[in-house]
Amino acid sequence: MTGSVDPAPVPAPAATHTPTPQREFTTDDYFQTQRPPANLKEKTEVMRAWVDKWAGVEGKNVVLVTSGGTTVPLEANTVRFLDNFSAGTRGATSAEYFLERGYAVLFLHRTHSLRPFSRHYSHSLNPFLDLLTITGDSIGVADPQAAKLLPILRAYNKAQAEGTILSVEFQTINDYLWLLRAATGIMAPLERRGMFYLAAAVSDFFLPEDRVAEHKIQSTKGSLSLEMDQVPKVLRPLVQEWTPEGYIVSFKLETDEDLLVPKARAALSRYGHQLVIGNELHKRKHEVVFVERKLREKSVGDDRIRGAETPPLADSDAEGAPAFRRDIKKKKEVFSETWLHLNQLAPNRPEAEIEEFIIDELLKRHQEWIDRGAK
Ligand code: 9Z3
Repeated sequence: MTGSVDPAPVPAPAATHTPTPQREFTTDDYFQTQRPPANLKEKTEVMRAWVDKWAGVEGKNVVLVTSGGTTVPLEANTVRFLDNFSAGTRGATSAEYFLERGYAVLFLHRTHSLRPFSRHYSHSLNPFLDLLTITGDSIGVADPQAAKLLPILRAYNKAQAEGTILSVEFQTINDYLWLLRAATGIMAPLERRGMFYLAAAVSDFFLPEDRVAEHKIQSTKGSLSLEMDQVPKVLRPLVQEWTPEGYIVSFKLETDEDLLVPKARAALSRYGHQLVIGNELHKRKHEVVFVERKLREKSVGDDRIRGAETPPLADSDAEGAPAFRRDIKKKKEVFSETWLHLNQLAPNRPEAEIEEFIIDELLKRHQEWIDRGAK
């Protein structure tokens, strides 16, 4: 998490890191002590109705895409908050490709972060008003902009007309965690048709509500020190309890490239999900690595790998995914890495986006996951 606190009038807090958090929150502790956002019930009902609709359509796959950064408010009447860099490009772009390939998309995104389709006309990069021309009393879009806009508008109108995308907003890390838990539980009945694409930049630290100042912190009181607690690792219950059959893809962001693969592997070992996509901050638009796990039977004593090449899970699901996941500890882990380099995948297409290739790779793996479940 990159912290950016409004620098004036409060002096910037020293970037100290307290190795032992005051209190360690398990996921259960977290949800028992931190209040849900005010509109959680309404949002849950809207999500449930939408997911139920698509669950009833045979063969329709549904993906939960999380997108954008999460804030940590310093005051209950929030003037300042910690934030991170994420604009929501990965999530918004990926959502478009999922829709194009026939998925229904539950788009859980940070308020004001980029949205599918409208992202092409962000106010800073490509202001919409600059595209418009006036002829008499009519407004138009001239070429070459019109030619670019047409397929985007068509795809947008199609998704709107068919209801294949539902957008739900969060702002704080607390909103995000509550919504993620609700959305995951709602999607669980989809079993293997549900995919989870967790691209939101999740804050690692938060301020429990009993330590959040009620009113604006006053600079007259001197320097500001913050002691934050670790956000509970919700990926564990998400994988093991909330949606044991879902196809789960998490993202690992690092600024030290050497940490990417080891941290991605550690996450797979710890949580037992299917795939971690690693990305380095500055190269994230051109280069990602898919890290997956294969399992070898320790007792077999040969090199036979149990399970398909990708995704690296059981060849037989007689024991079921949750049991399989619980079984991981008994087996020796072997990992595979697949790098995607945009310049190699689309050498002659300067406007190509890496998400197109990420989604194509994912769709193959998700289909294999579904097929193995049906055996
Ligand atoms: C990512 O790594 C996303 O790809 C980015 C996308 C945030 C880099 P942008 O929105 O950036 O396109 O500007 N997300 C990180 C997800 C995350 O926070 N993962 C946690 C971690 O790395 C745990 S699941 O520890």
